[in-house]
This record gives sequence, C-alpha cells and structure tokens, in this order.
Amino acid sequence: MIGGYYFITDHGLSEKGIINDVEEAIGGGARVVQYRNKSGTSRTLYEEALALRKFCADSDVPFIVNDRLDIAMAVEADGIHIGPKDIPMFAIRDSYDGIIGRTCSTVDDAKRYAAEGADYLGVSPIYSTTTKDDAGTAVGPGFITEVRGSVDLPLIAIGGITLEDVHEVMWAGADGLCAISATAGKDVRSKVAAFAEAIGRKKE
Ligand code: TZP
Ligand code: MG
Repeated sequence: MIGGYYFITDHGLSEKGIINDVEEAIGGGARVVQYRNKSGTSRTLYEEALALRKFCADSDVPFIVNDRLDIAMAVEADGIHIGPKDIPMFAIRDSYDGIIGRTCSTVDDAKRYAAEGADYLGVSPIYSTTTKDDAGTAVGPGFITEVRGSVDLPLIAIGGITLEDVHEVMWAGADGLCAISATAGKDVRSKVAAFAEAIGRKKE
C-alpha cells in the first residue's frame, strides 16, 4: 500500500548523494522511495536504481522509478511513476504488472487514470513550487478532497509542502505526501522523521 512519507530523490538538492539520502530517508521513516533523475546517462540511472532497489527491498520499502520503464524493468523495481509527458499508460498497462503511479492536476484526469488502472495518484502541485519547472499552477489542498471523493485510490500530495502544511494536507484526504525541498540537503533523516511523525499524528 502506497502511503505515509513518500521520498523522491533530487540530485540537484542533495548534499551527500542520493544513495545516502535514501538511506537516511528510510531511517527517518519514509514508506515509499521514488528514484527521479532527469539528467543522468542510462548507465548511471541503471546503477543508481539497482543500488537503491536492493536497499529498499532489504528495508521492505516499495521502490518506484520515475518515468523510465526500461530502468524500472531492468532493476525489477516495484513500480513506475508516469507524468503527463511520459509514456502513456495504455502502452504499458497490459504488459507491466508493477505498481503504476500517475500525476494528476484535475478531477477528470484522476477519474481517467483510475479507470485506466493506475494504482495510486500523485496530486500536484498542492502549493506553488520551484523544484519542478513545469509543475503548473497550485491546485490547493481542496483539490485533494475533491479527488478523494471521486476515486478510490491512494493519494500522494506533492508540491510546495512544508512541515506546517502536513496537518492541512492529510486532513484534506491524502494518504501520504512528498516534500522534496523541505527534506533535501543536510540531515535528511531528521527532516523526514519530522514529516513522518506529523503524518502519523493524523492517523491517531
Ligand atoms: N512533481 C510535482 S511537484 C514536484 C514534483 C516532482 C516537485 C515537488 O518539490 P517540492 O520541493 O516539494 O515543492
Ligand atoms: Mg515524469
């Protein structure tokens, strides 16, 4: 089940390297790891993904690859996350039996992705963000509630989320969330731990 703190790698914001970041994130309580690398060579992607996949499997944390089906299949990742500009889901749903996550910014898209067989949805961007150039206009936490009422899939909120926003985002109906810049840089472990603890408080 996809939920809780969802960690996404970011080479640009990393201080100690993404392998270290993932180890710290899992130590801090991340419940899902997504490998996202928009600029590396295929060889680098393969090698990094393979290392992360082994580490996540040993930690019993689902390992998802962003965008690259070839890399996801080569390292036997648990799943793939695809956005609007990535390979279309109809092209892979019948042949790929891993987890498929999709990013949505409208309720119509959420319904369509659910009908097409997505396993979870990224709802994005909740607040404005500069971490992803083409993230689009903020949809606000109310969008999570709208999607929650329209589809029966795990929802991961992303985009501009800080620790102060966790309460609002979780009560809006998210099953988990990702905060890239707010957990990147120094001391990933304690930053992720603070998010994981705040998410856990919702469940009490
Ligand atoms: N997808 C939608 S928004 C986003 C991604 C990868 C960036 C989120 O980064 P931040 O720093 O949490 O706003
Ligand atoms: Mg993408």
